[in-house]
Order: sequence, then C-alpha cells, then structure tokens
Amino acid sequence: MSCAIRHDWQYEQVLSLFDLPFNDLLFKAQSIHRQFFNPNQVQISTLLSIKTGACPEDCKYCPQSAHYNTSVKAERLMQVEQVIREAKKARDNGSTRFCMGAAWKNPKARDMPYLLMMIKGVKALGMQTCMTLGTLSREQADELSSAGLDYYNHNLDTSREYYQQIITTRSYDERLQTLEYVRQAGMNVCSGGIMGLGETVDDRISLLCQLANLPEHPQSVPINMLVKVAGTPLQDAEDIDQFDFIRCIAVARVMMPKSHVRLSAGREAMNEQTQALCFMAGANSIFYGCKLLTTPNPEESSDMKLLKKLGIEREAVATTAGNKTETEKLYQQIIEQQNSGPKLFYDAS
Ligand code: SAM
Ligand code: DTB
Ligand code: SF4
Repeated sequence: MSCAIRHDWQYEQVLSLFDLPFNDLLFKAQSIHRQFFNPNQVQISTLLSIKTGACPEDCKYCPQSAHYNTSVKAERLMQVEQVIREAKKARDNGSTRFCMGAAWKNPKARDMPYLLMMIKGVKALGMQTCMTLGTLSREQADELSSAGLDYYNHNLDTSREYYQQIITTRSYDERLQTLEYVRQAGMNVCSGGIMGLGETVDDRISLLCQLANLPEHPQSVPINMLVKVAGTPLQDAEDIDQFDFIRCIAVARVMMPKSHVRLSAGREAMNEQTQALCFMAGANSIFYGCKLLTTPNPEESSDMKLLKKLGIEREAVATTAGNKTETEKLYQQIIEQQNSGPKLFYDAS
C-alpha cells in the first residue's frame, strides 16, 4: 500500500477515518507512518516561555491571557543570555529543538533585535530553533528567517466554525495569513490544535482538513490535549475520551504522512499506555522537560524510562551549526555586548 501526499481532503473521507474500528485506524496510521519514518524514533523539543503572561488575546484555554485571573505572573521578555543558558541545558539533556514562546498578540519592532539574537545564540549551540510569537508581518517573518529561525509555531487550534467560541480577539484568516508569510519566508511551519475544548468530531475534522489542505502540510503538527487551568473559562471543560484523542493523532498521521505529529501538551494527564498508543498511532515528537510554557510536563527521568520501555530512541538531527568554537565565540560576544553595548533586555512588559 503506497500513500500519496494529498491536499484535497473532503469532510466525508475524514469522517470515514474517524468511524473506522479503533484497531483498523491504528493499523492504517502505523502502516503509513512506517513508509516515511523509523517507527522507533521520536523528535525531542524543549519549550521555554521567553515572555510570560499579560497577553491581550482572550483564548479561553490559556492561563497567560490577561482576561482571566490565573496564578500566572506576568514577566518581561527574558534576557538573551538566560535564554541561551536554558537552551544549552536542554541540549545537554538531549533535546534537539528549542521552542521559544511569547504571550504576545504580535511582536513589536523593539522586540525584534532581542529575538534575532536569541535565534542566533540558540542556533550556534547546534539546536534547531522554533519560536511562537503570535501574528507576524511579512517583514517580521523575513527577519526571523534570515536570522536562522528553522520553525515557526502558529496553531489554528480548532475549526473555523468553532473559533469565535474560543477566541474573539482575532480571526481565523489572520492566523492563515501568518502561516502564509512563514511559508513564503522559507521557514518550516509548525501548526496544529487543541483537543478537549468542547469541540465536536466535525470541528476536529474541519481543523484537520484546514491543516492538511494548506499548500504544504505543516512540517510539524502539534496535537495538544487541553491542560485545564484554574481561572480560565475552560477550567471545568469535559475531558476528551483518551481513545478519541488517540484517534485524532491517527487521523492526522494518515492525512499528513510526512509531517512530524507531536504528542504535545496534556501528557501529564495521560498514563504510559495512552502515550504508547499515541506513538502507535503515528505520533513521533514530544515536548521534553518538566515544564511546558507555564504548566507541568512529565519529568525527564520518567520520559526516559517510558521511551526505554518502548524501545524508542531520540531522533538525531543533522545541524549545520554547533561547532564548539563557534558556539563559545557567539556566547562570548553576547556576554560582551551585555556588559558594554545596548542592553539585552528592557523594562516594557
Ligand atoms: N501567543 C502565541 C500564540 O497564541 O500563537 C504563542 C504562544 S501560545 C501559548 C501557543 C499555543 O499553546 C496555543 O496556540 C495553544 O495551542 C497552546 N496552548 C495554550 N494554552 C494551552 C492549554 N491550556 N492547553 C493546551 N494547549 C495550550
Ligand atoms: C504547542 O502546540 N503547544 C505548546 C507549544 N506549541 C508552544 C504550548 C503548550 C502550552 C500549554 C499550557 C502552558 O504550559 O502554558
Ligand atoms: Fe496569548 Fe497565545 Fe495564550 Fe492566546 S494562546 S492568550 S495568544 S499566549
């Protein structure tokens, strides 16, 4: 059975995937997975919140929105040096991609020089770089790409039809526009969604069709399970059935065979068996490290134990940077700049 890369998925076809008996769906997803990937490898990314809280957007799931009263404390943009230090720790723990997230509607012009330094510094460590900063202009996408940003994460999160029930401060089309700028700037797209927002199966189908019918499949597709945070409007949302979550992973794998599908937020609420079934369904990427952006993720040691039990290895990456002398040189430059030149952080929130 060979499998074509398609961009013309129709609702009924995806519904028939969701309607398959569980074992048939998993068998199909695993068979497709094996055509493109080593089934015993996962890609490992580490997240860091470089600008936390006080976000003007009203995403009903998010603990960082200024609209809700959660325990997240607002912080300023992190210093460049500290970001690079955290990336180095993640690299030394075996992570190959460093994802930097900011609770912004969009980055401001004054933020850009710091963001570009972060990208260069993390890249010089030999890691792949990813950022998620909200809406981008075409120029910002070009600047980030020129600095060496490998991936831009920008989730569609749910269906177009359900979007306004979850977020009222931006439109679905704004999201799609940023994805287009990211693609045009030559960066890899990371885009997925959250399951467990109270959406219907039709919403899940609609989201997956949006992602799979983009001009190119996102290279990375994070499938998050809602992390319910006290103070957010979705704090008491009904749990998504774990088999239904696994089905979402499997259908994403079938529709986007060459993409890395990330078993993303929500692993803290899953047992080992559920996670193993997600890998069987074709997930081949995880966030590694005991914190996501603001909420807990499994400890590194328990993830290592699980991967060992399953015989799964970390996927290696071929990087162009990472030469030790170059890394140290860049790191030194950043420290020197901090001591003499323009400040590497500022006081605005
Ligand atoms: N502010 C930027 C944006 O929204 O694009 C970047 C950061 S935002 C925290 C990145 C993603 O985190 C969101 O698109 C959403 O998918 C995910 N996320 C936020 N809160 C979550 C939660 N409670 N559970 C699961 N995923 C969540
Ligand atoms: C994604 O799809 N999930 C990550 C990452 N991309 C940026 C974020 C998950 C956030 C979970 C809630 C929190 O820790 O604040
Ligand atoms: Fe802001 Fe992103 Fe959270 Fe929405 S998901 S409130 S845009 S940080």
